[in-house]
Amino acid sequence: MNKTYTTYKHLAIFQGKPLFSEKLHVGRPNIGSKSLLFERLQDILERRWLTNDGPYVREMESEISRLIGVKHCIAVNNATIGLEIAARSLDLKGEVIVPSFTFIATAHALQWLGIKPIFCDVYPKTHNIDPRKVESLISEKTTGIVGVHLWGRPCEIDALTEIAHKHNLKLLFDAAHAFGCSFKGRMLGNFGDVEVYSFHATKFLNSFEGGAIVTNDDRIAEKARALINFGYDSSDNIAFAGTNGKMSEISAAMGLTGLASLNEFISVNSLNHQTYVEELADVPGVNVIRYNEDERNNYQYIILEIDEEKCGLTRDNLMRILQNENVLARRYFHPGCHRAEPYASDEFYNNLYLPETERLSASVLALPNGTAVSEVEIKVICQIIRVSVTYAKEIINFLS
Ligand code: T4K
Repeated sequence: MNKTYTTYKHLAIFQGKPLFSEKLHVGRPNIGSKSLLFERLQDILERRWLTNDGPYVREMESEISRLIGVKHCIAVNNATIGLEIAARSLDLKGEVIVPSFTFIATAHALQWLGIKPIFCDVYPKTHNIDPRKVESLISEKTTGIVGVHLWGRPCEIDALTEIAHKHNLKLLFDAAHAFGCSFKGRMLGNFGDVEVYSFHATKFLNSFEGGAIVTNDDRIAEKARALINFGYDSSDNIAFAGTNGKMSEISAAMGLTGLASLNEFISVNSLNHQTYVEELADVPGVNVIRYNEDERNNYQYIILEIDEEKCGLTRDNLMRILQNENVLARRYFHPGCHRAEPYASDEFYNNLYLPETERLSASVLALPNGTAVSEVEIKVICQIIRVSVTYAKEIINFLS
């Protein structure tokens, strides 16, 4: 890739030839030191201890507890299972209030347990569950609230905590995006009754697949630890019906390798974010979401909000233009959960209209970030966006 665009006629939607010869993905994993990883893999094989509370899993759990300042960390094989186990540890049932603007796993984890997700709208500024709307959704069947720290930006934790206390509800945070982020100087992972991280390949910290349940509550931790291991308690008795949520040693080896490079990941992500913000600053209708610089952030998500009226292009048009250039921008998260199955055809949700969720799920676009994308590539991506917006009319004429 050694050229850039100055006019719309150069765009691949006109020319057919993408500017980038290799695909640029959203969610390209951060790897860290390959040699450290290979050493650990060697250890695992020599030790012949592959899973079930192995030494690397324990090391990863204690390293995370230390970094986050949280009492208990229970590594799991993915965050969806983590959410299910967290919900079981809290004895959630009946109805649980959850934002609709999130990855579908947040809702499905509840649904899978026979709990009815009650979809709440989000606050336009933060994209997170709107506490002002939560209270009106509480019924006799409500047992809990799930907040999602979307893009790693904290929910309105104080307001949600107050509502949960007032109505005697459990508070669970889906912190899938929020490893390494803080709220009022304290690391996310310490709030509500329990929080759940994701360490999926696409996340800031990855363990191939994986996640962690974190809590400062001894009882919840004890229950969660038994639940990930078929229900076996610490005295080797089968206390209740559990599942298999255990993280394997190979995943922990990857997680520990990433943990050793966290500062590098943060500084790369932060510089990338800054480049996007600067390069797109004067492009009308294209707004890069910001992070609160008084807090710790992982800057993992580059999220654009596209204002069609100002930029002349819909989010989907812009995505199509970028994808033609091999920039695989993603519609995170489209549609809102309440518009996805099984909820969309469940008559319980028939009349549900969540204006902010509808707006955001039609206007938000995620762009590549992380250690796999270079500053030059980011500048070119921004140039493609700039040219597309400048020549929006010509492009729309061509597309229609
Ligand atoms: N809560 C929230 C708020 C979440 O966002 C998620 C997951 C969860 C809960 C559940 O966490 P886990 O159970 O997964 O631990 C991906 C991920 O699979 C999912 O973990 C993530 N959120 C979600 C936002 O994104 P897809 O359907 O977008 O995945 P896919 O395969 O299309 O990959 C996404 C992009 O990443 C592509 O551009 C390709 C790239 N990629 C992906 C993988 C797996 C790579 O470059 N390398 C890879 O190894 O769901």
